[in-house]
Amino acid sequence: MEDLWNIWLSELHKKHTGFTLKIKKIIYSGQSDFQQVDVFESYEFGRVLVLYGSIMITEKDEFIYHEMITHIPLCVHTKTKKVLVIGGGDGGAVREIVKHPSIQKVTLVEIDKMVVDVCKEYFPQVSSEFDNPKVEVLYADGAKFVYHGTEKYDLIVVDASDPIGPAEVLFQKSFHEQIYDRLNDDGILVAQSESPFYHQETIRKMYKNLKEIFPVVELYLASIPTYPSGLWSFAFCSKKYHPIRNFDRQYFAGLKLNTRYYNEDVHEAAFRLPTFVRRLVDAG
Ligand code: SPD
Repeated sequence: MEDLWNIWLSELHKKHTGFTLKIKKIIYSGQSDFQQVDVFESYEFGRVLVLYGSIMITEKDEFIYHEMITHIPLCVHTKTKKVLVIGGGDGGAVREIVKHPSIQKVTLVEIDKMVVDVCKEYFPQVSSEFDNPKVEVLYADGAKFVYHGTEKYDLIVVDASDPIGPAEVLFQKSFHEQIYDRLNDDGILVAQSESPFYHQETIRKMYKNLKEIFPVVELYLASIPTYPSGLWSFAFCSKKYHPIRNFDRQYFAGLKLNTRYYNEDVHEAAFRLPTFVRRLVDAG
């Protein structure tokens, strides 16, 4: 049967290169007000969420991205109480954040309700904490929410899709300036910042802007098989804390979390950069 059903999902990363997955079944296909939303069952990576033709999560490797975008800042600012997540409608970041005992409230602002609904239905292990009483889900434009609000946060996580379409604004300097104003004096911003291999112009520009806003700006890396090039970057931006000097190893050990990618050594190693990546950050 596998050989007769010969459907492949191919995501182009550049004009002449990409990533391809053999598909077992098409589970869901819909068009929201913002984008095409698809869910596939793949042979190798389990269920796959695809937005506008781009892979967002797979069951097999989503843990890497979600552990790294959350535990890195939370093991530095270990007294974090209030968190804002922009995007992240699959729920993976929220699932990791609520594992930290100091957390009192997580507000998730997702522009596309269809993403949340589809993930609740088809990715129950990822969206598992949406009903947690500490979690509030709002359907709104994240940039407008940050611009119009007044509440301050200890941590803001920008769990965006790629800088095209509705998420483009989440990579702009004016948005990061607003984020700065919405953080407490010891607050941290962590944002996904694309692939250092394929999206070099995005990274150069983004880090140049971030360094003009935040006193501490560091790029860190994770290896994510289903994302373009497999090498992914995150921006750690902070008003006070340094990601290595203020990293609390004992705090993480005491949590006894069952993480599969993140650990004390990975925390420190993630900030040690290959030369071509270091040059992208230093360029600005
Ligand atoms: N090209 C893939 C970029 C995906 C970044 N966001 C993923 C969202 C997972 N919560």
